[in-house]
Amino acid sequence: MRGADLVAQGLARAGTRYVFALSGNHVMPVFDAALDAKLPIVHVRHEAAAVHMADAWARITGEVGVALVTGGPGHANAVSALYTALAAQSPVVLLSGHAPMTELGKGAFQEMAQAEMAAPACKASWTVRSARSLGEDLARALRVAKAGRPGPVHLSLPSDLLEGTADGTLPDRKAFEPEPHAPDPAGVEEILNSIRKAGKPLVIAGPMYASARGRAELRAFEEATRVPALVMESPRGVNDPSLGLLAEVLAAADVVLLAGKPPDFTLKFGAAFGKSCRVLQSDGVPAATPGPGWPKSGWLEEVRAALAFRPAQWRDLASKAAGPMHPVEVGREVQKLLAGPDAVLVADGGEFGQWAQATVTAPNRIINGVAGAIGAALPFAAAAKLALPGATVVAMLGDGTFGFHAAEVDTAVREKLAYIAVVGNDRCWNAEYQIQLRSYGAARTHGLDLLPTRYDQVAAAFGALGEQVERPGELAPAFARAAGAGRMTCVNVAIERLPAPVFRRG
Ligand SMILES: Cc1ncc(C[n+]2csc(CCOP(=O)(O)OP(=O)(O)O)c2C)c(N)n1
Ligand SMILES: [Mg+2]
Repeated sequence: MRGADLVAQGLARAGTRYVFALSGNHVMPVFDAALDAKLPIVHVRHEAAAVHMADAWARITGEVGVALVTGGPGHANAVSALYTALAAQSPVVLLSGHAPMTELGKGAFQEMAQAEMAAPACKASWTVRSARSLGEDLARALRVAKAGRPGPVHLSLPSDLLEGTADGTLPDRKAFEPEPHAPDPAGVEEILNSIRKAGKPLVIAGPMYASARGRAELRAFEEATRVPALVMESPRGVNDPSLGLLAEVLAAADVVLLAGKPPDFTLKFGAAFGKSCRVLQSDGVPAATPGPGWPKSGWLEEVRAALAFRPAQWRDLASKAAGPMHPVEVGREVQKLLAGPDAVLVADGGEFGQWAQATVTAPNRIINGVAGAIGAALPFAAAAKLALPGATVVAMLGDGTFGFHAAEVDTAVREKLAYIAVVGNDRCWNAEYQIQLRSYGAARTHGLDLLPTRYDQVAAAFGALGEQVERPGELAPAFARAAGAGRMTCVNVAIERLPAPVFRRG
């Protein structure tokens, strides 16, 4: 066996179903070894897309998402996407080829301090030093990615170790999974007691609870205790429009448990809570059993109503007869598509992404998350469709955002991943344009206009179905054609340039 065979067979043993990859000299032995290990490879058009696909795969399935890229610049291209997975608490392993051990320090082809470069965006990041340890290094990478608060792990694989004979062996399947972690019973009891004594307790879970599984766990906790439990996963924090009047709820709570949720900028470093609020922290949501002692007031209903708050005028909001449509009208029509039990909403990019999150709900939702990095929507949607082939997957993204990974339309067409991308086209990097308007005034806006590009035609050139929509009435027929197309569809929608919604009562 070569080192590369250990890697491919190790991944297969760990239960890896797909590797998201972009080829390159250093990793060609792994591509070769993947044949014998029967490990399917999805080849993308940019290394960051491979990591974004691994990230979305992990968020939907709960399995570790694996990306494979080449050394040096290929690795560097992948690194920014690790930051999105880190902030989303998503278990990803990035395997990067690396200059051979025998040439290090001599100026080898694409030699770079790869582990150091990835470290700030990872839970752990290191270079394998011997073929003998390859199997154990790989198992540790997968274990660490999934353990505790999940997140990305990077492993650099020197090409001579991949090509050379590996005298090491593969660890058992168990070694690829983290040990179950039992929380400290006294700590759990203290937390539950504080919550029981509270008048307005609240559990705020970190982004790892944003999956359908995580949300089901939170619902079970709510049902057992009648204590409201919500997820915060947006960089807009207390102004996340998908959480309605969250700011009011946070200010009113008297005991808050942050479960895997850091008290960071999204919570105004704690200033989002009332002065006398007691804040507790844990890595996860404790198991709770129903019984007497839990609050019986209407606080749970009060919180649910506040989070569900949306302006009444949105219900029958209609745009003017001429001119581009309001994003609420797009959301209303997309919502009708997402009725199925597996349906997936991907929301990304600027103000349109915020309108999408405010107006559309789905059993599975993947957003760019606390990292606030735009651009991942197309790879996210492709991976979601791969994970849930029977589900309707809709990505809503801005026109600027579409450009980051436009070539991933090709990946979707090649891999027959029939999702729908809805591009909110306001011919502008609107989120930043709105900052210019607010901070510097209308006379000092500059640099943020985009062309009225036909992204439907861009997608069609890659072999997708393209639909152009100018009026609200054209949305439903376009979506119906998309549903029957059996291939990826890009719906380019002319929308109004509006600031994202921020809710205040009255
Ligand atoms: C990787 C990255 N680069 C830049 C930004 C800053 N940024 C946030 S939103 C935005 C504009 C997005 O434009 P578009 O996708 O057209 O959405 P719109 O705001 O117009 O609805 C920019 C440039 C970011 N968040 N992430
Ligand atoms: Mg835009």
